Amino acid sequence: MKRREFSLLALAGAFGLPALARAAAPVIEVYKSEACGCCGAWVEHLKANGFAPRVTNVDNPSDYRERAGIPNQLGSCHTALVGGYAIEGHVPAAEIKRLLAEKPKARGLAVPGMPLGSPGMEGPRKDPYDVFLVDRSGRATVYKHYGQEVQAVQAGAAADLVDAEVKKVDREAGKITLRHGELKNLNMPGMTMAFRVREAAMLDGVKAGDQVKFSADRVNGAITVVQLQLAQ
Ligand SMILES: [Cu+2]
Repeated sequence: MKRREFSLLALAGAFGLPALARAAAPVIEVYKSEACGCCGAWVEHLKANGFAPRVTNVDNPSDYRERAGIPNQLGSCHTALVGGYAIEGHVPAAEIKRLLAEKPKARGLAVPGMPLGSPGMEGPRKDPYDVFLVDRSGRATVYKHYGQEVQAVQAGAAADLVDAEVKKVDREAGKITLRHGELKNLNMPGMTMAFRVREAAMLDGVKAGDQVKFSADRVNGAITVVQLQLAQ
């Protein structure tokens, strides 16, 4: 018998199998302010999903976010550390498990702000939101989208035009890459991202380097530019 097997069996013998199961729960360090109710609710969500949270109340949770290299615009109310990754905000336990299983080269995950309907932010409605993967250069990409399409479309109806710089136009694919400001209706911080356009004709007269105003929304599940105009 190998030594590792022996020690596990010895543990099981000494404490019974439930102790073994508890020992397997990943420890996650959570830094939050004492008064934060939704942070506590998120911690309960972690416990209910097999994590072992170790909570520290601190004056400035954002210090921990900064130390972990999660950009300011992705900030939320608490920062956690697990398996060498930072977890910013109300990230669902399922995505943390996926992160720990897939082990991408990244700083961690973030749900910016405090979207209603995310774990710990249960409320009167469920807003759509994205879980972002933050790579080692601090760049964010969508890791998983949560939310209801119908509500996203309703939010999009009132979407304001957002400033952006055109980085690339791909007429054949019907795509445009924009460095854009915050898209409030999609809960997306400013970033550089390739979007589909609703109609290929929208790309006529637009080229890399142009300053534009646009709005985007979910169309058949894909984030799509629905309005695009040159900034004057
Ligand atoms: Cu919160």
